[in-house]
Amino acid sequence: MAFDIEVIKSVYARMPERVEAARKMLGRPLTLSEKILFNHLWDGAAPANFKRGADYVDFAPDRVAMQDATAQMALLQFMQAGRAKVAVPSTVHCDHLITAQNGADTDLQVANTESKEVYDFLASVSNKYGIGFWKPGAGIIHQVVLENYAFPGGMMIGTDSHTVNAGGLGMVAIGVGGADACDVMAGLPWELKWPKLIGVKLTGKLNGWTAPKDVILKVAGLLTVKGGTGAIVEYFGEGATNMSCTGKGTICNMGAEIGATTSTFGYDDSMARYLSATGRADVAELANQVREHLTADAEVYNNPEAYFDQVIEIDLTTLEPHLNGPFTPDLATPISKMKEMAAEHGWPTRVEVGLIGSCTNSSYEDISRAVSLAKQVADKNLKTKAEFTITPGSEQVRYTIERDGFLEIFDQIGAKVFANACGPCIGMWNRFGAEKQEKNTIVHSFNRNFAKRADGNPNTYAFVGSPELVTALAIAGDLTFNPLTDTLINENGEAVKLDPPTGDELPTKGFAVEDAGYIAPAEDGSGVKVNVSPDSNRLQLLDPFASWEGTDLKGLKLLIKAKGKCTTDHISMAGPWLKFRGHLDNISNNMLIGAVNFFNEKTNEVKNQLTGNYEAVPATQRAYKAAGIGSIVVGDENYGEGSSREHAAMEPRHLGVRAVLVKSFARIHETNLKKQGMLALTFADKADYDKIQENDIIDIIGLTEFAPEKPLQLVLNHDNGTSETITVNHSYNDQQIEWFKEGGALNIIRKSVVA
Ligand code: MIC
Ligand code: SF4
Repeated sequence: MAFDIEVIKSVYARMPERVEAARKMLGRPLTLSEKILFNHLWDGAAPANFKRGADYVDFAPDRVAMQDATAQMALLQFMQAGRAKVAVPSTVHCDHLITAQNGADTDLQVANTESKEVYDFLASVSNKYGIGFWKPGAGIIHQVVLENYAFPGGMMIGTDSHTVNAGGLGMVAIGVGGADACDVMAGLPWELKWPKLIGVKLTGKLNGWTAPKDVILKVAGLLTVKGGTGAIVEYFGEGATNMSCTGKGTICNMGAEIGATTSTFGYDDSMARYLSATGRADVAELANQVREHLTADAEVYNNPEAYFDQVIEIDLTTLEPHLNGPFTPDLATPISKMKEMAAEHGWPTRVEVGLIGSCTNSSYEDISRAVSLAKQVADKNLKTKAEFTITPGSEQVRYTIERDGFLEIFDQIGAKVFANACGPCIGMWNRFGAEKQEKNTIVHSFNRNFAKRADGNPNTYAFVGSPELVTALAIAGDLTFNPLTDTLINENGEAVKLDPPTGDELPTKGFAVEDAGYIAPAEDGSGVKVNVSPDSNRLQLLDPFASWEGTDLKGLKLLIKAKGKCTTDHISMAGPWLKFRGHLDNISNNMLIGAVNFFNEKTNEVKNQLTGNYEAVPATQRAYKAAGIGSIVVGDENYGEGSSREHAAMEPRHLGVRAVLVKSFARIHETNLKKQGMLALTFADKADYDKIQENDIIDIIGLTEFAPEKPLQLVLNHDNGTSETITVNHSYNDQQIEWFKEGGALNIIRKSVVA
C-alpha cells in the first residue's frame, strides 16, 4: 500500500467541488496546473481571479521532501519553530554526501564514516519530529519520491530544485529553500506567486534514438535558462500520452534548468501503469475515479493559445537526439550538427567519460535502453573507448537491474557502478587526475553542466544527453559520433553500425528490492534526543539574525560586482563544500568564491576597501563585518540560477551583506534572500549596472517607507567625490517586508512560539 494514502484520499475528495468552484468563478475551462493550484489554496480560501506572475497566493502543500545537503539547514530552522511534530508528511533522503570513487560498496562505507555525525543528526531529528528517513544508499530524493510518494494531482514542495521531477506523475512539485519547508512543516501556509502558464504540445511518437530527454533538451534550447521563470510548463498531446511516466519525469526534472516553477503532465495510463508497478495500485484506483480532474478540460488542449501565456509545439516523430552544453544546459545542439559546432567552437571531441544515471535519468526504461547498446559492444566485437559509470537512482532500480542481468552487461564494457546517490552530478566525484585541470570532454545524462560542477575542473567540457546517446558516445569515444548515420570500426577492422536502442518501460518481472533503506519515525518522538556538539565543524545550531535597525542603510561597501553567469554554484559551491551544509559559519568561507569580479575578471579576488588590497571574497566580507560595516553585492541577469540551496542567501546574511542588487533573479534564490531578511533588489534601468564603480560607497534610501510596489533609491557615492542616485525595484509584499523588518521569516515563527 502507498504511504499516506489518507492524504491522497482527502485531496481527491475535495477536488471535484473546488475545481468546479474555480471554473465557475473564472467562467472558463481550466488547465491542469490551475486545477491543482485551486485545489491546494490555503485552507478556506475561496478561488479568485489571481493575476498570473503578479499575485502572491497562500497554498497548503500535501508533503515536503528534503535531501541531506539542504535538510540540515531546513531542520536546524524547524527545531526552533517549537513544534512537536511535522504538520504534513515529510521525508529526508541521504543522497548528496556520498563521494563516488571506487564503486558503490566502498564509497558508501566511507560516507557512513565521514558523515556519521550528519546522518545521525538527520536520523534523530527525523525520528523525533515524525519524518520518514531514507538512509544513505537508499537512493536519490527525486527517484525515491517518484517511486513512493508522488501522486497525480498532488502538490508538494522539496528543498531541492529538482523536486519538479514529480511532475512526471502529474504533481505540482516545487523546489524551495529550507525556510519555506520549515514553514510548511510548522503548519503555516506556503506562499507562491500565481504562476504564468506555458503549454507544450507534443505530437507524434518518440522513435529510434530519440528519448524523452531530447524533448527537454530541445525545450531548453528554445526557452533558455531564463525562459520558464515564474511559469508552470504543462505538457500535453498524443506525444505525452505515448510516453512512459518516468520519461515524463525526466522532462519535468530538467524544467529546473529553464527556471520553470515546475512542469507537469495530465494523468494517463502510463502513470497508472507506473503506480501499479511500484506497489501503488490503490493510488491508481483512486486517481481513476477523479480522472477528469487530473488533466485539463478538453477545450484547453484543443485550443491552447486561448489558455496558456505561451504555447510551443514539438513533433516527437521528427525530433533529433540532442547534446546540450558545454557549461550551460540551454546550448542545444542536434547530434547531426555536432561535428560543425565542435569544430567551430574548439570543443575537445574525444569523450573521456560517459556517465549515466542521476535523479534525471535512471529509470528502468533508461537503463534497459542503455544496456541494449552496451550489449552490442560484445555482439559487434567493438571496444568501448571512454570510461563509463552508472549512478542508479534508487536501491529498488539497482536491485532490479542487477536481477535482470543489466549490471553484468555494463560490467563487460568496464563500467563502474557508483552508489545510489548524486555522486558526480553534484561534484562528489573523486575523478582521477581532475586536479591537473586538463581540457577534456565528458558526456552525461544528468541535468546541470555548469563549469566545475562534476569534477571541480574548470576545463571539463560537460555535455548533457540521453542515457542512450551518452552510452553510444562513450562506446565511440567521440563527441561528434552520430549513431544515426555513422559507423564504428570494430576489432576486426570492419565498419559497423549501432542498432537503435530498445528497452522496457517497466520490468516484466516487476520491481524487486531487499532493503529499500526506509526508516519510519517513532510514533511518539518526544523522548528522542538530538545532539549537536558545540565543537562540531559539520553542524552548528543557529543564532537568530538581528532585526532591521529601523533606518535607511548608509555607507555600504561594494563587496563584489559579479559579471555574467552567477549561479548558486558560483555563490555557494557544492562538491567539497557540501560537508559544511549544517554549519553556517564554516560554509560561509565559500561565499561567492566562484563569481567573476567585473573589475578584474578574476574569481575570488575583490578589493578590500579598508586596506585597498585585493583579497578573497569571504575574507573581505569578514573584515567589513568585524568593522561593523554593511555591504552590497551586485549581479547580472538570472542571478542565483540553479539550486535551491539557501546557503547562497544565508551566507551573505551571516557575514553582514545587506542587499543583493541585480538585473534579474532566479525565483528560488530571490525568495531565499527575502526569507533570510536580506534586501533583494533589481535595477529599474538595467543600464545602471554600468554605473556601479569599484570603490563606491552606497546608501539605500526609502526603507522607512518600505512598501509593496514602491521603488527604493540607491545613492552611489563615487570615490571622485561625485554621487548619483538610481532607482531600484523590489517584489516584496507586506508579509515579506515584515520578514525584512524582523530580520528573517524564522524570527516571526520564533516569536509566535514565545508568545
Ligand atoms: C543540485 O542539483 O544543484 C542540488 C545539489 O541538488 C541542489 C540542492 C543543493 O544545493 O543542495 C538543487 O538543485 O537544489
Ligand atoms: Fe542529486 Fe544531481 Fe539530482 Fe541534484 S540534480 S538531486 S545533485 S542527482
